[in-house]
Amino acid sequence: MSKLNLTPDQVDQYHRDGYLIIKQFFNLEESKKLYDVATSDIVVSKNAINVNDRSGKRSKLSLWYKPGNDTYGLLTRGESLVNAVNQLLDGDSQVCHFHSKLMQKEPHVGGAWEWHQDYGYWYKNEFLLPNQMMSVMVAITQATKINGCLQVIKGSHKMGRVEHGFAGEQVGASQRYVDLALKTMDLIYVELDPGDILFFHSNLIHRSEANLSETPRWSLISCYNRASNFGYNDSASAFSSITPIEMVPDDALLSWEASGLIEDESDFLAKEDDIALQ
Ligand SMILES: O=C(O)CCC(=O)C(=O)O
Repeated sequence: MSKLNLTPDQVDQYHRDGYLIIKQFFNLEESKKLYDVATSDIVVSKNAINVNDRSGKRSKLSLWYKPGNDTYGLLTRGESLVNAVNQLLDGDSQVCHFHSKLMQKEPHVGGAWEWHQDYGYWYKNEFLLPNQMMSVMVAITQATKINGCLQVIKGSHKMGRVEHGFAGEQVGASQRYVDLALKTMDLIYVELDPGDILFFHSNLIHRSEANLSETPRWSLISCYNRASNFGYNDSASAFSSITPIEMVPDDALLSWEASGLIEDESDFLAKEDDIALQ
């Protein structure tokens, strides 16, 4: 049985604010499993890509396209999560998995992410419909102001896509438009506990600061799309972005035998060059 059906108020909140937080979507046992698997996953650490911020601090991320039968795949294909995404995205074709990434922001060295919209990048993949694309962040560790939690500009998804350009090694949104948005709309620090999730619209302007704390800040971000929203320049995902998700029951995360990423699926892992577009 599905553990969550979003209420009409929650759906309205997402459309109004561009994001929605659900506390304890994953229970303690589920988030402990995710933490244990992620932090000991050799395939993930071997394929982690370093991304520097402007001050030279470095974040690591591992990114893959096809959701498998590993722990992350079972989580992102979970019935309740996919149903919730289905309630929030515009359109009515099936929900697909574009990509997932394990974000690893280590104590003291974990760098910042510049202000951007995810669709600021995905537009380059020639997806035409941003309202049919979103990201879901799952907190693996606590995310706080001091360890560089996500910051969002509430309601900024309604601005549509703003210009993006290189900001050091990263791609960032036009500072002029970010400044104007910050004058007009509220800045929200999205502090999360392990197991909490954040749904956010592909045009929501967001960033995060460096991790200045003693503790790591890890999260899993899964990005979703509708099958009819073809990415005309999306060869990297090898059609994952338009392949309907094979859902699994919510309890698969704990009851199915699964560990980390599987070595022979590492073909689906992104390489350094792909990252600027994700
Ligand atoms: O994890 C973070 O701190 C930021 C990640 C982010 O902004 C993104 O992946 O779009």
